[in-house]
Amino acid sequence: MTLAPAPPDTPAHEATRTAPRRQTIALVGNPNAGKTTLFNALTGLRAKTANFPGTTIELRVGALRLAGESVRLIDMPGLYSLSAASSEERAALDGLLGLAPEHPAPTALILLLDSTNLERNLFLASQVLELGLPTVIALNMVDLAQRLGLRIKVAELSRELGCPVVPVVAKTGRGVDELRAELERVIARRPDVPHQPAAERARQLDTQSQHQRYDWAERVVGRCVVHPDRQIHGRSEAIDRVLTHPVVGVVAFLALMLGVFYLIFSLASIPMDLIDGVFGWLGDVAAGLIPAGPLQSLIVDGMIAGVGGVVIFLPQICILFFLIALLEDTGYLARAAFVMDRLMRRVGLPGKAFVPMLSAHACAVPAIMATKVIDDRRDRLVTILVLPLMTCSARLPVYAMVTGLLFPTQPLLGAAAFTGAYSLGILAAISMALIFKRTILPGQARPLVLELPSYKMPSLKTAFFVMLDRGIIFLKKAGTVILALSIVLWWLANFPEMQPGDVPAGTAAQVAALEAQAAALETAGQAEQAALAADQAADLISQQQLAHSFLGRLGHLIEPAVLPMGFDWQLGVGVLASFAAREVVVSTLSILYGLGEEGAEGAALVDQMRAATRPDGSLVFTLPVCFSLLVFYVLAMQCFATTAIAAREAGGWRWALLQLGYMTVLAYGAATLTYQGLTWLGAA
Ligand SMILES: Nc1nc2c(ncn2[C@@H]2O[C@H](COP(=O)(O)OP(=O)(O)OP(=O)(O)O)[C@@H](O)[C@H]2O)c(=O)[nH]1
Ligand SMILES: [Mg+2]
Repeated sequence: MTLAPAPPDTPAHEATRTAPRRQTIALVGNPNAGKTTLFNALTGLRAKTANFPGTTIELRVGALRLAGESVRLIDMPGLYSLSAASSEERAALDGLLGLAPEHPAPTALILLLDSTNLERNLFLASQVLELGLPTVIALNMVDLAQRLGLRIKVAELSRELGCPVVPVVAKTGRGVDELRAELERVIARRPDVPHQPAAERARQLDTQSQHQRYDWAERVVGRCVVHPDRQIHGRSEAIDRVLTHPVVGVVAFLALMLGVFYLIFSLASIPMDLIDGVFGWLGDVAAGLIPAGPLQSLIVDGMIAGVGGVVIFLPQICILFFLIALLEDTGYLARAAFVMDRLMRRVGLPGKAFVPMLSAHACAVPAIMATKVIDDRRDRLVTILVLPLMTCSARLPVYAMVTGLLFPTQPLLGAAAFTGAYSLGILAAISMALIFKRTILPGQARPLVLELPSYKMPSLKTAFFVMLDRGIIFLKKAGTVILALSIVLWWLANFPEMQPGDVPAGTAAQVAALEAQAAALETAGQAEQAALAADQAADLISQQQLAHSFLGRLGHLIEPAVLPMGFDWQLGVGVLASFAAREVVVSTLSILYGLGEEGAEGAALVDQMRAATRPDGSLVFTLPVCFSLLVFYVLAMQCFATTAIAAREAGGWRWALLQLGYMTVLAYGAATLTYQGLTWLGAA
């Protein structure tokens, strides 16, 4: 490695000599080598990691204490070489060379090498080392290397590369202290002569041909690594042949998702009952403390019922994210991406859309921001437009409510309905992408170039923290947006108050008859029958009150519009209210059916809903209605946050409005078709 002539002095270099500048260490390495995991281990932060190349797409800064000094540590996207191709590679390169506007140039490097992929990693190493920055090599994943039967001669490698090499296991923190010590040593040895800016050196890199670099990497590996065990490699290749098969791979993906949902259903019921119990108890306590009246109703029927109706789905959300995080860590998702890329490209979506599409299953907002990695503007627009069709976690409470109505005691059928809903979202996204590509945003999509990472044991700790983060986000939303909307909805459902004169004569007569019947039964000693009749009377009154309220009037106004989907006016109100945020439909229905069905006091929401009847006595939630409701919520765009982000990232409100419009029309049409079709088929 040649030393270049000293650079011309600039004011910046003068400053360097007089005052020691704050050290900045950048983490450089191949994609998926474990940079972010090491970054988290060194800084104590919790940046997103996954067993998938391309997880990090932006620079991220953390603080690190080294020898009593606070040092900046920058995590970067992965690089295969210093000739950057994609936008996230460019970001990493700029960060490394000190060209990123918001970040200072690194004064030292941690070059992370994946020890199970040393030869390929050394290609980048040969270029990075020529930049001449003080460098410590972290030889990561030595645990995996050991399992693969690889033995790496660390001292030999250090001699070949001309810098310290520290074996580490970033995931468990093994070797991280030694790495710190080595960093302290390297930093203490500040170069006396200001070195040439890395950017200038990078420009001189191409003197060595690629071939020479590959040859060098091969030679170094030949000298420093001893016998890889072929058998284990053979096994994971055999697994990959199955999992990336065009047909079997898709089936395996579906089966896996079915398994995940089945687990969610079977594991969540106990904590869900517990939460239900807690909110029931809270309601009872509040009802005991506060005298009956509007305030009691606000707190018990409005706030506690509204928030409780949503929070009950917390266990399902936690379990889902826990399982997905585990899955992400195994390396399976890269196989799924490979299988899906073929499908996606056929409809014109770029392979790079897979990761945003996957993360849209948590929330469309970060997913839309993650579309930055898609370089072609039209491809990016198409991806943004269809992303919210993926099932985000806000839809989960709605799915869970409907499947609970449909299949209360059959978890397998419930899981199948869930898988169906998820698949419908994906299918709709693919179809809409196809339509957009054929009409307003034509163009050819580029294939995904993706290496398949090696399989790894997932980390329970990582999964736990992912679950914690998602759970907290969900609870925060329940405690703020959902609570506020619950209060508004309660008020709309209770005011204006009904005066005796407002009750229609027919209903008044019915109520009077029921009350008389109750009194007669009471005197005859049939207490149970009497209570039933009294409940019916109370039901009639509260239903009247609801119909009389603002919400009731609004509901009746829009009822003709939702009728084709099989919805009654309460559901119509739920749908309308949930255009701000989808989960609101659950709290709306908790409030509406909770108020309207006094007799079912204390029963869980789904039980109350299952028993709900129309004025003619027929059940509200028949099979066609449930499926229509499910289809509507799979396809509808009901999230202000997403609309705002889509407008920003797509570069204009017209795109966000197009998205809102097409999704609403799609949801309405598909739900109507579902309801009418199932009714026609005679499903009850
Ligand atoms: N077995 C093992 N797994 C590790 C180790 N370090 C990281 N991993 C796993 O490797 C995967 C990739 O880790 P990340 O930290 O996301 O990798 P990255 O280099 O930041 O990846 P990009 O951001 O995509 O460039 C994750 O599943 C980690 O849990 C290690 O030392 N041993
Ligand atoms: Mg990363």
